[in-house]
Order: sequence, then structure tokens, then C-alpha cells
Amino acid sequence: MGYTLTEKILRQHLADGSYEPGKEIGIKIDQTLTQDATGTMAYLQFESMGLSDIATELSVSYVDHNTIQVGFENADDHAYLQSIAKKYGIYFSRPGNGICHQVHLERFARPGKTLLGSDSHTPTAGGVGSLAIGAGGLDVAVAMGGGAYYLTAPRVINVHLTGSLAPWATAKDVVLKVLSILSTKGNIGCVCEYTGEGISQLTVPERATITNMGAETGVTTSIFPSDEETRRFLKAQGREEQWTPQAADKDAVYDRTLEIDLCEIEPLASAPHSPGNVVRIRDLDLPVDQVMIGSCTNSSYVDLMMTATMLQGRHLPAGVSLGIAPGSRQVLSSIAKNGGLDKLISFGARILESSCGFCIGNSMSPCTDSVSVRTSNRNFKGRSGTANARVYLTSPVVAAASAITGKITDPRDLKIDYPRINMPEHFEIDDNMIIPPLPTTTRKETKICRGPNIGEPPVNGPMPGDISGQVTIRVGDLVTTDHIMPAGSRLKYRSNVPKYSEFVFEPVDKDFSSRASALRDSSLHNIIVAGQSYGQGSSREHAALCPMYLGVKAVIAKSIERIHAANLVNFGIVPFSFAQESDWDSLPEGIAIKIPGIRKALETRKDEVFAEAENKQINLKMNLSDRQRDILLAGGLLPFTVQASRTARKGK
Ligand code: MIC
Ligand code: SF4
Repeated sequence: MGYTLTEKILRQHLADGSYEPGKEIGIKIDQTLTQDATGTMAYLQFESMGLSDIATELSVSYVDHNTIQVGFENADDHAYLQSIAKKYGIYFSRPGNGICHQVHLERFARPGKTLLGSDSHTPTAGGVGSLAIGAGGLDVAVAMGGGAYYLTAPRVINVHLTGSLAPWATAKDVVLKVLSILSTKGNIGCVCEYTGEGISQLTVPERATITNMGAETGVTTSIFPSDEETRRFLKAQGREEQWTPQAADKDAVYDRTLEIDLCEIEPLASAPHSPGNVVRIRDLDLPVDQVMIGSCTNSSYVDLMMTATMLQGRHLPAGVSLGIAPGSRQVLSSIAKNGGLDKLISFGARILESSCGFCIGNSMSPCTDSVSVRTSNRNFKGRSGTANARVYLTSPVVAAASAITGKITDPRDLKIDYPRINMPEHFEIDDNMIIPPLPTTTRKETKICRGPNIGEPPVNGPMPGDISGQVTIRVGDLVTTDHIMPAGSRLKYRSNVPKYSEFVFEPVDKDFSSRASALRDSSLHNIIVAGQSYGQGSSREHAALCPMYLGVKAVIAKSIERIHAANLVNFGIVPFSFAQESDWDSLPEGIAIKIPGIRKALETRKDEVFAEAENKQINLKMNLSDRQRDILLAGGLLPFTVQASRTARKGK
């Protein structure tokens, strides 16, 4: 029996455990990436592990999220990150150089390598056949130090592509089709592997759009094989020597197969307020207030040149605002040299920095009650920065068509020529905004810049004998990390945990933080009760770290998404599931609750415990590996890692 590509790469990198789908394995990580919003905390944690160097083949620190710089906070973070990169031998991609995933794809991602990134869209690099996984910053810090990354050996879904895309149907519509089938929940522990003759029709940036937004299904990652098209892309990036062929064995066995005929794909959108809410553009008839083109999903050279060609010679309607953020400096300078930029400006587009910007809601928030058409990957309620805005996620050609007409428009209805743009044979290569590592001898003396925004990472105490406190909040299904730990205007506090903790659950319950800290100060524990797919979306570990700071000891949910569940464990919060989902009804906000003997249960490797709430006994399940139980006993991954390295040093 042959192997899937996923299994091949994982087996080649196996560092701990034996490979069996559903079981935990540890893998060696070749490359890491961080971005500033998660990276500052990741490097603070790396520092507190006391390591002198990174142990990966390549680690890159990007600054792309917090580039607004209103106040000193973001700039303090940038200076800290630059000095850390200098000290530890990490590549530093400076603000302005572009969005981490776009730049990593262009300049660093390699077929067959493992990549761990402190951002949920790290799977973008799956477009070149890299096994690229998003994780919390602490997991990335451990991997940077040479520690294994632990994940569930996945079940692999074969997404089999046949045929080729018709004009105006795009890679974005392919991934929206996949989302319409898989939805945003129920895919934990799976990987989407793309196969079939339809693949050869897709360029690497198109494949990367698909693997990028695959994150919204909740899979561990998505991956394409590395073929002649991959080689062509790497050659155009001046990196042909980094090409290796990567493919599944002919007789590979998959968990299941999704058949997608590319000829049948048509323009689609994710309607408010979930990426999984997929509708046909033809079925929408809505005026638009704002159109935003960019983000790590759709901001490549071809995406923007197609947009420019469509907009050429036209003008932005009076009631519409159009913002365009090229994904990288390479894209920006290429569209400038090839005349695209001029066409965009003449149309009336507002040209934005090559960064995350609008996608994370820290700029370009639309007006009240508006409709915003965006080429990004998430449209959770309020993520744009405007609570009642309705965000539709589409391809760049649909966004451009909508900017032309002022209403959501299927570009086929414009009756204009299809803007056929080929991927360049040679991209503009200028790595001047990436600072490479210095030789080891010259970097040791580097002084780390710690402005007032750089706090200490809080460390948790060991797991107590019993958990005893209150249900401080009860939420329903599909609560995302944007609900738990808002970004946007609050993003600048990422390096200041006490301050950022004031905003935990702000979009759903403004008083949560003060209630939780009062309970913590009275030596009681806070418990969160949740519905299905709790913690969807981002990898932000602050959605676990800040609750930990507020004294949260347990989350009891119908189900918890992969990265968030791992982050909870990493910060010493026990992720429980209900033995009977209907018990969610028995745990309203404010109820006193006790989980007796939790420490003992973790020590004795029990899977089931119970909670007592007002004379009712509620059965709870723990789906944890032995390693995770030990992490929880220690109070989190940081104390666990420090303890483990002390024990190792003593043993020598
Ligand atoms: C996002 O798209 O939600 C983010 C912002 O990129 C996050 C990371 C973060 O919260 O810093 C992600 O996707 O992991
Ligand atoms: Fe940045 Fe948006 Fe991509 Fe997240 S999804 S990395 S905020 S562009």
C-alpha cells in the first residue's frame, strides 16, 4: 500500500511516536515563520527557554500585521523583533516587505519541507508542496529551539481535480467549493491533499490561494504535489535549485475523496458571517459600499494585473470605496513596472501598504450597515472593525466587477474580454527588505530592544488538585478566536498581556474580563462553557494566554478546534468535551462548578471525569495525549519545557 504525499513527508520527519492516523506524533520542523502579532510573544517565550540559538534550517520573522503605528506600541514590537532576529540568526522581513505567507511562498517555501508558522494561514506554502502547519507561537518557539512539533497523525482527504477552469472561474472559487462541501467544522485531524490532472492547469499562486483558505475548513493543512509547474514558479523566483518533485504514491490510500470538476466551477462568495456560508454570485443582487482587494489569499501579481486590466479606462462609482493592498513588495513593484498600478490609481483605487491591514480590521473598516466585498478569507461578524457590516468574500475578478458596477456582480455579466495574464517567466527579485542572519560570532553581543510595550510572558502555576469556581461565560456554536480575543484596534496590545486581557470576549460580553479577574482575585477558577467548534479561525495564542491570565482553568465545549485546543493545553487550561452535548443546557453563566480531583485524573491518565454543578453531575471527556497531560500538570508548555531542559541538564 502506497503513501499519500502528506504521510510521506510526515514519515520523513518523524521524531517521536509511531505513525498511525488519529494518534499523536512528534515531527521535526525544517522552517518556521512568525508574524509580529503572534511573534513578539513567541520570541519572549523563546527567550525564557534560555536557548542560545535556533535549531531549524531556516526561521523567518515577518512584520506585516501591526504596521499602523498609531502610538509607540507597534514600533516597539518591530524594534524588539528586529533585535531578536539579529541575536538568534533569524531572517527579518521588514515592515513594507509584504504579508508573511505571500513573501514566504515567493522567497523561502520549499517542496518536501516542513514549515511551522504562528499564523493559521501558514498552509499557503502547501502551494509548492511544503507541509506547512499553523500553530500557536509557543509551539513555534519550541520548534525553533529544535523541539518536535506534536500533532495528530492526520486522516488524508483526496481532493481530486479534473478538467480546467472556465474564464472568470478562479482558484478562490475552487476553495469556496471545497468549503461548501467540507464546511468550517468537523475536519479536525484531517489534511486536504490535491491530486488529479486538473492540478497541472493551476499555477503556484493559484494553488496557494486554495491551500491558504483551506484553513477555514479547520484541517491541519492542505498540500499540492510539487511538479513541473512548481519548478517553473521556483525558477521564476530564481530558486530552481530548490525544486524537488513531490507526489503521492500511485496506490496511495486516502480516507475519502472529493471529486471536483474544474469545468463546473463558477464565481462564488462566502456570505456573512462565515467563510463556510457559500453562495453563487449569480444569486446575489446587492449594492456595495466598499471593495477591498488583497490579503494573503488573493494579492498575487496575476490577481492584481487581472484587476488592473478590468478597471482600465473606467472610474469608481461615487458611492463605492476601493482599497487595494498588494501582497508583497515584489507584487507592488511588478505591477508598478508593468503599468498595472497606474490603471488602478486612474480608476480611483486607494493603494494600501503591502500588509494585512484591512483583513484583520485594523484599517479600512467599512461604514455602518455597509456591504463590503473582500478577497480575503474570513468574514466573521465584526472582524472588519464594523460590527454590523456584511462582508462577502470573493475572487479578485468578482471584486473588480463589483467595483465597476457598484453592486455585487458576476464578471460574466459584464460582457468584457477575459483579462488573460500569464505568470511571469521571471519575477522582480529584490530581497533588500529581508535582513539575513549574521555569522554566529558577531551576533552574540546584540542588545535586545525592549520598549515599554514589551511585557514579560506570564507563566502559570501547576494544575491544582481540584478546579473550583464558576461558569463565567457560556457561549454558543462557532465562536471564533476573533470573538475571544479581538484584533483590530486592540491588536497593538499583543505584547502587553495584562492590558490585552481587558478585552477578552469584548465583542460578546464587555464585562467578562472584570468578572473573571474579580473571581481570580478571590482565589476561585473561571470556567468557559461553549458549543460546537469553539476557537475557530486564527492561531492567536492570546485567546488562551489572556484567559489563563484571568484565571480560566477549563473550557467545556461541545467541540474545540485544533489550534485553539493545543493553545489551551499550552497555557495550562484543560479542554473538556461534554459526554452528553445536551448538558450544555445545565451549565448557565454564573453557576458554581467544581471538577474534583482533576490533578489526580491527569496523573492517572483518566479520560473521563465529572463536574458538580448545583447537585447535578455532568460527565466530561478529555482527549489528551500523555504528553499533553504532563504539560497541563506543569501548568503549560513553558514551565513543562523549562522543567524538561533542567532535568536533561542535570542528567548530563
Ligand atoms: C488572522 O488572519 O486572523 C491572523 C491575524 O492572521 C491570525 C494570527 C493572529 O491573530 O495574529 C491567524 O490567522 O492565525
Ligand atoms: Fe494577514 Fe489576513 Fe492573512 Fe491573517 S488572513 S495573515 S490578517 S492577510
